[in-house]
Amino acid sequence: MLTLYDCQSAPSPRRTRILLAEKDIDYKCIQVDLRTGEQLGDAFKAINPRCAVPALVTENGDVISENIAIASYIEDIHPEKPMMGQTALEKALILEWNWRCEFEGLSAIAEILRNTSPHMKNRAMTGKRNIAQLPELAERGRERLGYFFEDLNQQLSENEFVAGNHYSLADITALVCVDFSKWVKASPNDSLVALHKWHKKASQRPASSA
Ligand SMILES: N[C@@H](CCC(=O)N[C@@H](CS)C(=O)NCC(=O)O)C(=O)O
Repeated sequence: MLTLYDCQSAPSPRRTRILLAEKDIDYKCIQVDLRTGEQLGDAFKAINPRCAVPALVTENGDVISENIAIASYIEDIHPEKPMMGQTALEKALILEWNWRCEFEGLSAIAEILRNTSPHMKNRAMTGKRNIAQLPELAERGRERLGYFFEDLNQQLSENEFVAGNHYSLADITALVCVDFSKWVKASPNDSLVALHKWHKKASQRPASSA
């Protein structure tokens, strides 16, 4: 059975949980307490030396520690209910939007949170090394997150789902991004009607509560 090293409250492992739930895959779940720094301890370092969750341990004991890599592996071993597209174009557009949701969305929010939170002093980046906060990056993160939500709203006013006609990995990343934006009080503006309509629909899927 697959084992997921998780932190229930954190956005990145939620992406993996939703994917596994969408595909009805059973797995063993082990919580890593990020608030107390368990990810930096020797026990978890032995699992994932990058000191971050999610980390997925395969049935053979190999460890995959990046959402996109986990998704690619899961899609390969459980191709039923495809979440990464079937045609060459679908696959490409899903990867394109997934990357945009991650880089322009999630990482902008992380930039805000990690460069301002007093709990994250010297923890401005995920990982085993301490990195000092830069408050200017938080300002830039807020600006670029606003632009990303505008672009996502435009895309959703022309498409039913984030990467086109089907719910996909890109929708999962976008959903986690919109929910995570509440943490930094930067939720999408009410004027972004298509984005809110999609968010309501995506939140109603049973897997979204995973
Ligand atoms: N790019 C990674 C990001 C992983 C990541 O940033 N995980 C955070 C939780 S959301 C973490 O483990 N943080 C540990 C820390 O802050 O020290 C992925 O998407 O899988």
